[in-house]
Amino acid sequence: MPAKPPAEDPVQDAPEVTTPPAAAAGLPAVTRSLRLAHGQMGVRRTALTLLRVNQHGGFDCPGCAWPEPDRPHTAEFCENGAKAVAEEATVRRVGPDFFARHPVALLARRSGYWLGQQGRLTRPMYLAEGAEHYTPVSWDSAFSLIARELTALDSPDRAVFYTSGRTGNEAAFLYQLFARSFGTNNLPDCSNMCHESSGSALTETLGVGKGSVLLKDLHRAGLIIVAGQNPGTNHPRMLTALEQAKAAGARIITVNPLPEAGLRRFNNPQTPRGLTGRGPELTDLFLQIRLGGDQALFRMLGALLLRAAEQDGRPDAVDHAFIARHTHGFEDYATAARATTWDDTLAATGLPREDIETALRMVLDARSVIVCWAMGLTQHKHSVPTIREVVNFLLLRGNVGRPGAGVCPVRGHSNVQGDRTMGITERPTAAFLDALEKEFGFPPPRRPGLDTVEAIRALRDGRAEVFFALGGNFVSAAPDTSVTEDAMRRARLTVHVSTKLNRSHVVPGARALILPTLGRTERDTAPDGTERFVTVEDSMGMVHASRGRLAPASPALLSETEIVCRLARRVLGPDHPLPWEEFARDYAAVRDRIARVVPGFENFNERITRPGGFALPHAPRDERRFPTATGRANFTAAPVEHPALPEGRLLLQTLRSHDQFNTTIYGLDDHYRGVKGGRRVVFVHPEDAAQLGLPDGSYADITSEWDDGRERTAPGFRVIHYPTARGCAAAYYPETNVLVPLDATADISNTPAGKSLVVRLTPAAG
Ligand SMILES: Nc1nc2c(c(=O)[nH]1)N[C@H]1C(S)=C(S)[C@@H](COP(=O)(O)OP(=O)(O)OC[C@H]3O[C@@H](n4cnc5c(=O)[nH]c(N)nc54)[C@H](O)[C@@H]3O)O[C@H]1N2
Ligand SMILES: Nc1nc2c(c(=O)[nH]1)N[C@H]1C(S)=C(S)[C@@H](COP(=O)(O)OP(=O)(O)OC[C@H]3O[C@@H](n4cnc5c(=O)[nH]c(N)nc54)[C@H](O)[C@@H]3O)O[C@H]1N2
Ligand code: SF4
Ligand SMILES: [Mo]
Repeated sequence: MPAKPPAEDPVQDAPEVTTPPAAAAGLPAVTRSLRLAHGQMGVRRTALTLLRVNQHGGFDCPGCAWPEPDRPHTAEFCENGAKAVAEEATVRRVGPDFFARHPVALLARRSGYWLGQQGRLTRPMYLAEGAEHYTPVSWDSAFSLIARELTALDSPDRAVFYTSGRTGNEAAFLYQLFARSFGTNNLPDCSNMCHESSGSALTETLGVGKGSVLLKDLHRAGLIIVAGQNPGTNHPRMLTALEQAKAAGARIITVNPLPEAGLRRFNNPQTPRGLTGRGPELTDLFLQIRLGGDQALFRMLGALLLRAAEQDGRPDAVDHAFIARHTHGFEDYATAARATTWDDTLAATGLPREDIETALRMVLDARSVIVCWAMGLTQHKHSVPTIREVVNFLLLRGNVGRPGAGVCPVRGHSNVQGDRTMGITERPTAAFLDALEKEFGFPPPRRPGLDTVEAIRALRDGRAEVFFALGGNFVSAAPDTSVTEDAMRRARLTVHVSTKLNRSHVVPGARALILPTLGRTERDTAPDGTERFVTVEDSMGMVHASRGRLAPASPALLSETEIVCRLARRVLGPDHPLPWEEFARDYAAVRDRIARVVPGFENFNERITRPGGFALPHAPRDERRFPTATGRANFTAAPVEHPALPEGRLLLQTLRSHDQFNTTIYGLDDHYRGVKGGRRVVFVHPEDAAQLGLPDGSYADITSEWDDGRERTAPGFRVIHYPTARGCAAAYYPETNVLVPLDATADISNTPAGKSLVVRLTPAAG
């Protein structure tokens, strides 16, 4: 039944539990993704579209940021890539008639799932002050409306320009150029909620806030540690890389409170054996750590390496030559590490001592080590020191800047890394602003702007009045849902450049605009009829082109680049000296400017035509050069922290199911965890559940505890007895974002700490 969205919300969220499969991917995964795709697109469009994903000359998968191999396989996409494509290439439409039938107040009572399933937005829509319905508006009027509100502000800092990570490089570069020409650095983005902690920790310690490995390094690694990441769901093709690494002799340690399916066993759907047989065991050692225990684990591994070198006759356990030549701060770190005790480590990690000793032996046996991580490391109060501790651990054995070794933060959105490279950040470096000033001849603002959490506070307190979003679903993705929604409703104007309907559209400011845009899969045609492409950067710093092939969802759509340029012209006025019309027409002209402003993009237009694109330079990876404050790789010696767990409480992490991409819900199943037909579930260890009097299948309300005197409760979650680490629970985001206090953020990075919330579970009426 293609093309028809569900008529009503599912009568109720009624999760059922089945036995999770022993292995990830394989034939069932392919069948599931094709079924979903057929439902959204029909059979012919599905086949045409999916064959173009991640191929040279095709479009970049709009899913995650995992890199593609040099020679793509003909089916170089995963189940979740197929879902992301189907979600965008759907033939369902949300046009003016839809908005005429549905008052905003009614849409605000629908689930995010239902809203997303309605289809693609087709026309610019305007919600006037006091109006009950969005009504169609011309592009010209839309830009005039925005310009009127923006130019009426007392200060450009009263506007906020948010970005989500799907925006291509060209649009992102122009968007920050526009915001800074307008006069503000208020450029928060989804990174603030995502890998900001990685960026903060890596910039300080290694001098570059990005990963230091390429795909070929994974294939060469002696040991790969995957900590705080669920690749089977969130970066499925990473399992292929891990499988290849294993075949080449690597060993794998998984660090996670949950036994995640893809890591235990993986059937590669691209090989005939993978379609039918049992895949190899990927994980050699599973460290079932307590939430927030990773800093303590990596500190202990460091301490044990020092002990091995200093007392156990293993001088090679530590690479003293590398340390002397390339690092700073070793003595302070070593002093702190030598003071580490087993009691503290075992309490923080919940791990058996033998497991940590086994891990140490694997580290000592490995010629090179890579540590991969994602949100399990970045979304805690002490995330920045945790990631610095990963760096300490790697530096000890010189595991940075040589083949098969390094840091591998695995990024989320397909171009989130590129958006940052293009200058989307509230804290640009002086060097970036200088380059901008030199190229464009205007003085960009030097005051730091607002990040995501600060932007919510500013909207809440009336210090920001216009909210503009280039993609994303801010109110659902951000913490403290009710606080964030109230803050958004206080804005004079909210504007969303979007492909699909989402919750942020129905929690409007006094006035609101929805500006529909082209997605990755769609043809982007210039006024002279030539087809244009955009560029993106993956998680490993590879830049390549992405060309949409499908007919646009509606003839009224503009590309993100055109939207930004037309907005800039209208706001900045006819006399503004930048050639916005040329930029809107000719993306190559934008790339020429990028080439002159952003290091590593020299000859951009020429190099982007190479199949597979090109790698951006990375000083630590390429030359063992560390552009930090000290000019060396920095050891750090922060005190070890871990979240306290009061009696009778649990630590809750908010995470993704297999059937969602962030706030976009594809369906109500979480296949690898054995959940079907519902999302309001909470995973609890059977013994913890028994102590709390919560039988499997009973219902509980979840209340988070935070010392601001405010009670935050998410009611009615089905309790699932599940083999998570003791004291730790898990439930899906965004349903649980109501529980994350706005002020509960990571030190330094200010990322919402949604992976270790202190909660109490109380039985609810089923
Ligand atoms: N299909 C799909 N793909 C996606 C996304 C999606 O929603 N759906 N989202 C994209 C985005 S934007 C991102 S950022 C990435 C997110 O990718 P992930 O980080 O894999 O996403 P989460 O679901 O948040 O999973 C966090 C993982 O870390 C573990 N974990 C939680 N806390 C801790 C801890 O304290 N220590 C350790 N060692 N482990 C911990 C959890 O058990 C879980 O396995 O995925 C990207 N890809
Ligand atoms: N509690 C909790 N909260 C979290 C997280 C968590 O783990 N726990 N994870 C955080 C993380 S890692 C992230 S990255 C954020 C995600 O935050 P966001 O990036 O803001 O959210 P998304 O759900 O990815 O945005 C989806 C919307 O983007 C729009 N869209 C899709 N494709 C395009 C496109 O090509 N162009 C444009 N203009 N719009 C498009 C669609 O309208 C869709 O509804 O959430 C964060 N929030
Ligand atoms: S691993 Fe990520 S980028 Fe690759 S096909 Fe899957 S969702 Fe797309
Ligand atoms: Mo993310």
